[in-house]
Amino acid sequence: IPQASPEFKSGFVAIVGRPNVGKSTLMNQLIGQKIAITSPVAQTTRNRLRGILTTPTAQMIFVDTPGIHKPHHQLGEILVKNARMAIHAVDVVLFVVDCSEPLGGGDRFIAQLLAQTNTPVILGLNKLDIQRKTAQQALTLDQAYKALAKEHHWPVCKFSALTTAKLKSLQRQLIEKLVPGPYYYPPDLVTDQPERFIMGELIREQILLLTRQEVPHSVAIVIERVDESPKITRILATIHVERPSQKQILIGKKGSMLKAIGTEARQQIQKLIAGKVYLELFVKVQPKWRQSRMQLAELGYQV
Ligand code: GDP
Ligand code: K
Ligand code: MG
Repeated sequence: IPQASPEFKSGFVAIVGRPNVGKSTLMNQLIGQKIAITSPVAQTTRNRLRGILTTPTAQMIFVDTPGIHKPHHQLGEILVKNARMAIHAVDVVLFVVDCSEPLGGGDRFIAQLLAQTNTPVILGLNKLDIQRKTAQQALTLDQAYKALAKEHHWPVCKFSALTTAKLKSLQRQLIEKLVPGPYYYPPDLVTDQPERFIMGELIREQILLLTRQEVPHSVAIVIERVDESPKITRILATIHVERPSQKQILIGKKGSMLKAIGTEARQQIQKLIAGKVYLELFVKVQPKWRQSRMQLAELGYQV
């Protein structure tokens, strides 16, 4: 790790917001690589995941948090607790909202949490690419978010996490809030998570995208083995589910679902490691894994 110059700035930035506002998409775009999985399903993100962006003048460590929502079971409670902790432990909070939708109770709930900390906040209005129906409607939506920002003295930044167009300006605003500090990570590192963890996540992402309803929330992925050879990387992974019926859905007719999940996930993992992959998937029933803290810890969640 290089020695930082006295002017070099660094710090931790928590990305918080309601489920599905685009927090993980934004983090991937900011660091220029897909390390966080994204989907239209709420609670896609389970772990606190760090994404590292190093520029010539600063190093920002983004903490992608699970969306803040009302917990229903133990995994939910742990997710919310982690998000709350992240707010206090960082140097800046990037509060992301979906400005194609009206400001709602969920956003206000988070705003209240943020108002209780001394951590500087930037309000990020995401999904700017989505056309609002009329100019009047757009104006009304913006006014509500801007009023919220004014009430709390938060600077505002507008962008679409699908493109890099406005992200340089967001970067500048974030760096402004940081103070001089060291390199926390080597400049070329993009995440603190081991490659194995991201491989598991890329498998879970395909389950989120390809199956419906309760199945995605009942799975946990364990990468059992990774054998690298010069030509191909062989990966063996187990998908844990809670019920036999979920196993059936995941396997599908004559194995068709598991095959589809495997094919898509393999392509994503190939991009991640920039090499050929052979992926073997197994499904295992493990009743009530969500309720058990010990099993959660074993499966790699921060409990
Ligand atoms: P998170 O739950 O806040 O982490 O949200 P995700 O990053 O998983 O994104 C939720 C959904 O919104 C995904 O389908 C994304 O592709 C989509 N999304 C995220 N950012 C944007 C954006 O700027 N514009 C549009 N149109 N869609 C977005
Ligand atoms: K999501
Ligand atoms: Mg997410």
